[in-house]
Amino acid sequence: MKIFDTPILVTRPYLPSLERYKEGLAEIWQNQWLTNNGPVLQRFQKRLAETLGLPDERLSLFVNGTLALEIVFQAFGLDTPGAEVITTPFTFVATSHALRRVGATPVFADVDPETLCMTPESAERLITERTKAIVPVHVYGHPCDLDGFGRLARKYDLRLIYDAAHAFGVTVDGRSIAEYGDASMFSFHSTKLFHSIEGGLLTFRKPELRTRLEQLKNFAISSETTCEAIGTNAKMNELAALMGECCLDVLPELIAHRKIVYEAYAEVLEGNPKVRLLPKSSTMFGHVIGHNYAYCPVLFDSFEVRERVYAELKRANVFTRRYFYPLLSDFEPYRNTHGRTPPRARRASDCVLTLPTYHGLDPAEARAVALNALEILG
Ligand code: T4K
Repeated sequence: MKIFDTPILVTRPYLPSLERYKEGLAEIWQNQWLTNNGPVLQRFQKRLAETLGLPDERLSLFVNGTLALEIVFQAFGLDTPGAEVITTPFTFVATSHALRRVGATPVFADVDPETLCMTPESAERLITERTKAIVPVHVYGHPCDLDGFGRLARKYDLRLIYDAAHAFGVTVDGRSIAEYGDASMFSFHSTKLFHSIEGGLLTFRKPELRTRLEQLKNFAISSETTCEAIGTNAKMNELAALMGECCLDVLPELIAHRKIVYEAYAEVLEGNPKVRLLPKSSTMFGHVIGHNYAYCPVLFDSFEVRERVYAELKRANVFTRRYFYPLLSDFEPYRNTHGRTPPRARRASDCVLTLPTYHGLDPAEARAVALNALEILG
């Protein structure tokens, strides 16, 4: 087994050249404007709109993805007492935490064994008169069944809000995945393919929503003398927006490198019956998908095997992650809040491992990590 001299982490943030960032800092110093809808943020937002092919009025930037979720849930009235929201337990805790923090009750549906995303069929079985919204997650950037969820939301007149934290840069039939649902949240955390140190982006179908979102993230103050609701402080600052701009300069390169790493893993792992690298199919649910290769998840046959590979790779100085284990519904705040644990989500959580992938990762290192995994499997 290859023991790496320096730790191979599951991810590392992309860092632009210091010169590029310093140029931007000089502009910020000149502006003497650090936060509260500053000029760098406004330019970043315009560039994002162009990248996504959306009008400016359908975008809003936030300090992080979690607060972006909380605010869009509030804006859509999910803070109404008794509101239930159907979502997946196979996700990062932030998805459900944001629901609970606005007072909604998450109800956990099951996932598709191929994409590990929640399915519309499983969600439909849980709809009651208390259901107000559906919150599917594009897990690892794999698109959910977008048409299926669209039909479900229309049939029951529910809000459809995608947690697209992992899906920045994903396209569907050549257009951004942001086009789907009532709203989508993209996380710009440093561990993401694309980042602004910390950050979050909401995209939404109706431009009218923008004013409300902008107010809610600024204490719900609408003028010097008016405050109409209970808002919070969730504004992105200028230094974060600058990092976002620097990353946007190289978005195609970031995706291209992740694809090379994914292909290096595929080269070694594909065809081995003991491990399954989740495929990046070019067509999903009848749509042509442009993947962002944000994560490299693999599935093993059992919990025991996954745990062994995870522990032994650590001994080789390779720090994979069990995204997402434990299953969210097993965490203390969510225990006993719903009935049966969705079995396919349970299996995914028990058997999954996300392999290292980031901009500086040499594909030869990825191949060596994969060969180590095969050696552990025996
Ligand atoms: N919805 C979903 C589906 C999400 O996955 C997330 C976030 C959200 C919502 C919420 O979005 P945000 O509010 O975060 O914008 C990380 C991230 O903190 C979190 O953003 C992300 N999902 C989640 C999947 O992963 P941890 O606890 O695993 O991060 P940590 O600190 O262990 O770092 C991971 C690896 O990256 C480590 O090996 C260290 C390395 N690292 C990390 C940072 C921050 C670096 O090398 N440099 C760094 O600066 O949660």
